[in-house]
Amino acid sequence: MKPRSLPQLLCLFLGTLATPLAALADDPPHRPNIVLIFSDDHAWQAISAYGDSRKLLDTPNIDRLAREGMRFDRCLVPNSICGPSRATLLTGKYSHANGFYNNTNSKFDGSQLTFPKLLQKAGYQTAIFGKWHLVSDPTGFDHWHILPGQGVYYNPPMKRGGTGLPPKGEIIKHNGYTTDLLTDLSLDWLKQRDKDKPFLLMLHHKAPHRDWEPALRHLGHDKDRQYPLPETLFDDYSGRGKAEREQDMTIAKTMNRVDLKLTPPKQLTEEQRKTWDAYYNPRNEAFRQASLTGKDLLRWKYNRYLHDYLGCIKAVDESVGRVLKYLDDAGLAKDTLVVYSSDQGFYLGEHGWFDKRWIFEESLRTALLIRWPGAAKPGSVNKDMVSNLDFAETFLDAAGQVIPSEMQGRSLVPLLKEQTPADWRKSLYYHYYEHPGPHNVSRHYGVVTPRYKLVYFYGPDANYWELFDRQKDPQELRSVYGQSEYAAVQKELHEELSRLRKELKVPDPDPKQTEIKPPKAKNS
Ligand SMILES: [Ca+2]
Repeated sequence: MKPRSLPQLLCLFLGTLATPLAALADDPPHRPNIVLIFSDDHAWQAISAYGDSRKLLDTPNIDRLAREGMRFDRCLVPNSICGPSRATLLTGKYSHANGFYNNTNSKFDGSQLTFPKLLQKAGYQTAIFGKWHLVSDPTGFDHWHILPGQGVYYNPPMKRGGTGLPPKGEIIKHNGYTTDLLTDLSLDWLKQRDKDKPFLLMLHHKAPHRDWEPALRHLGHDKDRQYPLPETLFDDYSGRGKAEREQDMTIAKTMNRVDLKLTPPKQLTEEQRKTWDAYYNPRNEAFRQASLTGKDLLRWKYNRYLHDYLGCIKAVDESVGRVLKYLDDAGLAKDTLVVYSSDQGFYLGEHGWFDKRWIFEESLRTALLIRWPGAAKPGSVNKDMVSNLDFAETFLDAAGQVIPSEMQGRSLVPLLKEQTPADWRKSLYYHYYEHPGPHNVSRHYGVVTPRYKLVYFYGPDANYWELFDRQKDPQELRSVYGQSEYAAVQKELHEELSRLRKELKVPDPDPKQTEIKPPKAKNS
């Protein structure tokens, strides 16, 4: 080879250097689109990808996210109730840090930092459709179209706002089934978006929240199935304390006539009502004739509850299918991070309950499925303790944005790549505040580790500790607090709880703004 002069070598070197730099400069930073499909009260037991032994329902479209992405088996919420969970989702913070403690008297301070605001600032188009439940109007969205309060299942009035709309929004009346309408609105927005910019779409279903009213096409979906009973349906709460015994959330006693469809919903049109009655009336008549009592009556209520609850989920699953199909058809699937989750877990008869609120497993844990081609391996499973505290940080990280230090969770992006950091959390702080309140669940806080839970119930009516060993007692039926063989574990957990409360700056006592007058609302 002919020897080269120094200037020639220099040119060659600069040339090789220039090529990748130029390529980098020409490529826009990779910013995936983000779709969050977030349902309300969707128990992980009712997602077939999670493999509940009762095999309650097939959810092929939600399962597709598990098949093509990552399933998280231990996603925990720090306050298991609708509004607070949504405030945590937006802010990446605990209730005491974002100021939204409960559904009864909290109002979200929309001036605080949220991930949609940061993504909007970074050039994302942002929109939210469906359940909001934070009292103040949404901020950080180019377009929002929300259900007021809890919203209704049929023919819902909604409120929309954002760019080009009145500053305080406007009320729009819709005809149809809410889950379908929210999907239509979301897809319409996607079709009309600016295709040169990345987008954040938050599709927040009302379903399957109480009163569990399915789409008319799904009435009878289970062909009058008698569902397998959870082992703890007839729980007598022995082995636990006053809060567990005195709650008001049992299928046996708390469910009312509207819940059980012995009284039809008010919002149906005459035509819709005919279809509704054709399904429920003969079954309700047979129920009246049977004059059931005791365990037979409870079993009837349990089956009716599951027919309705799971019927609602069928429409949610179809919604997920429609969104995924749109992403496929529009060629967007490869560049879009899709998340399915719910604001908390839910009881489907375990401990005789419906509803949520407790630090116990069914309500503490929520579904989390993430598909992000190129990052998460198809069919992968993660068992680390993650939380909806981490969602805001994850979205910002995925979009290449700086995560504000005030956020209290951590990005899940390394976990998606199966590279869990060595210092990933080994414990999680939990705190529920809504008492006095619907369902009479005492205030409590505690620490959760992969094996144990230490919890303190407090307030005017409760003042006691419990300790659960999930390895020996997976259904959390027997507190071992104070037992000598757990003395060392108990001491460690107390120390960890104190450390977390200090690190997270949890106010003690609870701030004045958490004070609640006895509730008027029936459902929350
Ligand atoms: Ca909820």
